[in-house]
Amino acid sequence: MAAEIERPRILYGPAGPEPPYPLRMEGTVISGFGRGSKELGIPTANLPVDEAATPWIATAKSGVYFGYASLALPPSHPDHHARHQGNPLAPASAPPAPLSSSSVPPTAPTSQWQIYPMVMSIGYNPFYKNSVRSAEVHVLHKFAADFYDAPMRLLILGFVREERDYPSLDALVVDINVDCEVARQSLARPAWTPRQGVVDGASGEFDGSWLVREE
Ligand code: ADP
Ligand code: RBF
Ligand code: MG
Repeated sequence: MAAEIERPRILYGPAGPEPPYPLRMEGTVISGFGRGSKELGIPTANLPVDEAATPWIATAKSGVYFGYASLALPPSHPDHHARHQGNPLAPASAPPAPLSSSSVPPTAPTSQWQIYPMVMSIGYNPFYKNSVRSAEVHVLHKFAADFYDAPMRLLILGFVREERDYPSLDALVVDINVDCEVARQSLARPAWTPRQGVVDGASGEFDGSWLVREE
């Protein structure tokens, strides 16, 4: 397994996502296989694999991908608009609020949608030998509560690796934690960071407006 842990932490060049990325996907968070991913520290928000809504998925290579997820959490969720309510985890040097919330009357709605970095798996989970293809997203954020039934959008920006079988659950978890690190580091570059809407206040040059648009 050591060789796997030594794979590169930064994928693709600094200029930003390359065709065919970004790939879009959206859906409502559903229950997954209930295998206790949460207990392993890697909860995954499962989305329906709907080839009518997401035509590219039929021919997409199975494997691990990285990019951004956006969520429209209900007002009752503890992480709802955490940034606007003074999230204690937000850096003190967070950039000023976008124009839309500073130059218009205070009653104007800010986007319902918040953006988070993510890493995901599309495929059959060879370790579990699933017979149906699943899409599951591990959001790189610590949430105070679950968000089943929430609408989620994805912009997938790159491919990390093929899915593998593992000699043990531990080995699978170690590899997924490397995937998380690869996603974090690859997305931290300016051309890979959305201009606005990222939950921790990060701001870059990437056009992530599809993730936060109002319907
Ligand atoms: P399931 O088998 O139902 O998918 P999981 O153990 O994979 O169960 O947990 C997934 C659920 O955990 C998600 O649907 C979501 O509501 C919640 N959750 C909490 N934190 C996260 C996170 N960081 N990433 C993904 N899902 C999370
Ligand atoms: N399952 C596999 O069988 N093989 C894999 O290579 C694999 N890679 C994954 C990578 C990521 C980033 C994520 C979020 C999941 C992956 N899975 C993989 C799915 C995993 O088996 C599933 O989330 C389980 O529920 C974890 O217990
Ligand atoms: Mg899951």
